This record gives sequence, structure tokens and C-alpha cells, in this order.
Amino acid sequence: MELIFATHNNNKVKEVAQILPSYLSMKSLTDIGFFDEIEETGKTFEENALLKAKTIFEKTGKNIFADDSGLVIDALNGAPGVYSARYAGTGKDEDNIAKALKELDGKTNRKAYFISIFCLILNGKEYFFEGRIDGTISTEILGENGFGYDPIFIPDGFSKSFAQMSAEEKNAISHRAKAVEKLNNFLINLNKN
Ligand code: ITT
Repeated sequence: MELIFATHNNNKVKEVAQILPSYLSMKSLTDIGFFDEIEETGKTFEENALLKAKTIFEKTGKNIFADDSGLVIDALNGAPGVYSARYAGTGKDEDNIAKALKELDGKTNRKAYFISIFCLILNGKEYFFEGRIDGTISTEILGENGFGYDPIFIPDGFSKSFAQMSAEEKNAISHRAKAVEKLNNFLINLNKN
């Protein structure tokens, strides 16, 4: 079964390629030659995931999934949330991280979670899957692996950041891996019925 992954983020493509079950073959937007920006005007992760999946569905009519994800920080009233990619306004991970650390300066509550909402459009119908991982925000940059806010996110039960983990370690517990698992279970059940 072939699915198009409606994302321009190559780090997401890389992660999902490592966790997607082998009966699913994934095509990226680069593979299908779609390079236009998709404006994310939604106020929720669900709205933005749907917007991305729908844009590509309307172009291709094929089966699609999209991932809208972000970091939700308790002491910042949920920021950066849906604005995670654009938090500092420069589009650079290091600027987003610097802003988050600055906003949290002196705060003792460092609780946060990563969330990923997948929107699947299958035979024209929309389905949503959510993955979440709780953790804390470190006081400094830790590690160089991964992308985005990985260097400042320490998942609960661990003493290292996502950026200090191997891809395998992150993929075993991440928000994105959990959303992919739900999508996979849904497709397996669909085939049984
Ligand atoms: P697409 O919309 O093209 O998929 P994007 O990067 O703009 O790519 P989002 O709008 O979903 O994607 O923004 C997600 C941002 O949240 C992402 O750019 C990171 O800053 C952050 N993020 C999401 N998942 C992450 C993860 O696993 N590790 C670190 N940061 C993550």
C-alpha cells in the first residue's frame, strides 16, 4: 500500500521511514514533485494536520498522511504549541531553543510534552491519530542528534535528552512513533474487517 507523507520536513520523513511497517511504502513531497509551501493557518494541531493532508489530496486524489506536531510547555501556557516551527520567527532550530530557554529562565516548573497529530486521508475519508510523550525542559542544550527542540527535551524516566539518544532510542518512545503505531493498528484492523 502506498501513502504520500505530506511534509516538507526531512527530519520527519527520516524518522517515519525508520518506523513505518514494511507493508507501507511512503512517498515524500519531493518524490511527487510538490515543492510549494502549505500555509498553516489552523489554531490546533488537528486543523493544521488536516490542512496539509487535504492540500495534497486535492492535488493528487491519492492516499495521504500528514503530521502536525509541536512542543507544549506548561509554564508558558502551552507555548510554543502549534507555533513550534515558527516560535522565534527565523525558522532556525537554535533560535527557537534559545527563546524557549530564555522564557523559562528562573522557572521551576519545566514540565512539557511533545505531541504529534497524524491526519490520514484514505479513500477520501479523514482519520486522526495522536501520539504524546511527557518530559521536562533542560536548562541547557544537551546533545546533537535529532532536530527541533530535541536538545532541550528530556523524556520522563530518562536522564538524557532526545538529542543525546540514538534514532532507535527516540523512535522507541517518541510522540511520532506512537502516532505511527496507532495509524498502523488502524490499517491492520481495517484489512481484517
Ligand atoms: P511540515 O509542516 O512540512 O510537516 P514543520 O517542521 O513545519 O514541517 P510542524 O508545523 O508540524 O512541521 O512543526 C513542528 C515543529 O515542532 C518542528 O519544526 C519542531 O520545531 C517541533 N517538533 C516536532 N516534533 C519534534 C521532534 O520529534 N523533535 C523536536 N522537535 C520537534
